[in-house]
Amino acid sequence: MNQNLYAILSERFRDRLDRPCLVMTGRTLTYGDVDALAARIAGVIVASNVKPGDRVVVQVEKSAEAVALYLACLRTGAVFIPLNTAYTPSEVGYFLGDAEPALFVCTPENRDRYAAGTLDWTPPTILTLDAEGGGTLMQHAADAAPHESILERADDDLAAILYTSGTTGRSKGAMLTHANLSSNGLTLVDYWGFQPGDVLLHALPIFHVHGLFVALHCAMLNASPMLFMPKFDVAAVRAALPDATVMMGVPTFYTRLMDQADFSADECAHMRLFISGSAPLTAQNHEAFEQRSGHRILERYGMTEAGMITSNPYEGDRIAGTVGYALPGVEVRVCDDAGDPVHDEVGSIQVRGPNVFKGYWNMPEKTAEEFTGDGFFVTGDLGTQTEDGRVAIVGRGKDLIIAGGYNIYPKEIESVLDKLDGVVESAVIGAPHSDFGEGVVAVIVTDDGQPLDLGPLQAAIDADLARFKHPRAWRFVDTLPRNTMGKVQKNVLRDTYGDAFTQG
Ligand code: MLC
Ligand code: AMP
Repeated sequence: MNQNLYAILSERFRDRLDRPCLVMTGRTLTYGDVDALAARIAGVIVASNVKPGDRVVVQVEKSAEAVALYLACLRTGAVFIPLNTAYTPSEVGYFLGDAEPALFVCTPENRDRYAAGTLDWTPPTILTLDAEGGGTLMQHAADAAPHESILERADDDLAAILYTSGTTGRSKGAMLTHANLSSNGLTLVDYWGFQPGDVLLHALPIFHVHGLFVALHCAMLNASPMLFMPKFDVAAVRAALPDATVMMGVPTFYTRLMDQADFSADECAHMRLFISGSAPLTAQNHEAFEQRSGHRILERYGMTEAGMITSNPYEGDRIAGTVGYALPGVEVRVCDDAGDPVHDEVGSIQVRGPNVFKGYWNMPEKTAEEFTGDGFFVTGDLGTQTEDGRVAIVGRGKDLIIAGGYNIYPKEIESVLDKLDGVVESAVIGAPHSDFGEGVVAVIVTDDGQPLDLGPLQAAIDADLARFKHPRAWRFVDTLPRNTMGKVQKNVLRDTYGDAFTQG
């Protein structure tokens, strides 16, 4: 049987081609339309000499055509590599150099910036796609012969590579196979009780696991319509809630809804399920959302390398502050420092199963380091697990900030800051932030501990770092706290500057 993820998805909507798939303002594409669009784009991919296993790097705004481009890659066996639209040319340059794609699709504006020689590595073919579905990709697609067939793929053939930053500051490409993605999608659509009549409110970006795989695959496997929004806009989301039954979001979606004084249970009456993940949802927000909306959020836990790992039950207790149980077919354990599984004490969360990635692109040593001898992936998250298997995340072993569901690695920012004039050294930490959960604070050591002019500092990091990674609070000191081994004590910094975004 063909293990191509697109074969599995299309099998589920093949008899329902006239049903709405992507519902946007003023435009609806049925499942048949999306399938046909994907076939036309697949024709362009094949005509561009992209072979099965070749990489296709994509940095475009969210649109129906962007979805079809993803599906077209699956269809032809190309490996899809989505990039955050906020990445700067220097960040994109790294990904292109590492992935060496046969095709790069970017926005027309970036095409001009990148053509100006900002990239270290130039892909053989560069096509463009804008937010309205225009650009050279679609011009070619209008003329291309549709490529209807779905390439035969085996379980462990690559479907996608998603870059995830690392504690060393260098991004790693997590290689995800067709079976990683299909096994996870098929499990979730059952586990979360997807049913006829479901309509998914889709306001997430489509360059991460959450919006691209979890949301899209669940909807497509159920042949459900998606209310497909370009981004999370609280007014648009509220207006759409009465037409939806399921929403997937990061905690910021829920806090932004609750910031609306008149947000109430009435507009959620039609909803069946609110799901949260990608970042911790505080127990306080969990309870507050239930009071306001009448719905108990279902929190689940996942990561780029493993898709969805645990989930609170659909039927059963959704306990605030916990992420529930290992999904069916997935093994999760919490181990102590000696590597032995423990219960009810904090340890390292580890996962094994068909959802777990194949390894990091071009980094076999790094891959080996992150797996145990018996094949569990070490997530880098710290948590507890009860005897009956319920997991709670209590912290991170990795130095990572999660802001609004985006992962930000302090090391990457420190490496940029440390090179700047007047900066002796830097330490970057996350501090509680009412909107994003965590915000980035830069603690900068200067010769005399006196503040530097922020203008030049900001300008200097603009070229290297996407704006969501920029520090939003700056503190200047003459020295950093260190332990006896000379390591910077970030916990001390977090205690000292923890109120950076919450003070008066
Ligand atoms: C935007 N900004 C952010 C930010 N998003 N800053 C920190 N963290 C973020 N997440 C900054 C921009 O740079 C800009 O700064 C300003 O905020 C406004 O930008 P915007 O584009 O208007 O922001 P907004 O639309 O409000 O977006 C916020 C958001 C969005 C929370 C809705 O970030 C979002 O959709 N997040 C979801 C991320 C996600 O899907 N994560 C899943 C990862 S998968 P300036 O300076 O230019 O004004 C994963 C696995 C799993 O983790 O378990 O799911
Ligand atoms: P990413 O690498 O972007 O896939 O981010 C994955 C990380 O997000 C995980 O390793 C966790 O640290 C975090 N994460 C995902 N879901 C949750 C959750 N429900 N609660 C707390 N942290 C989460």
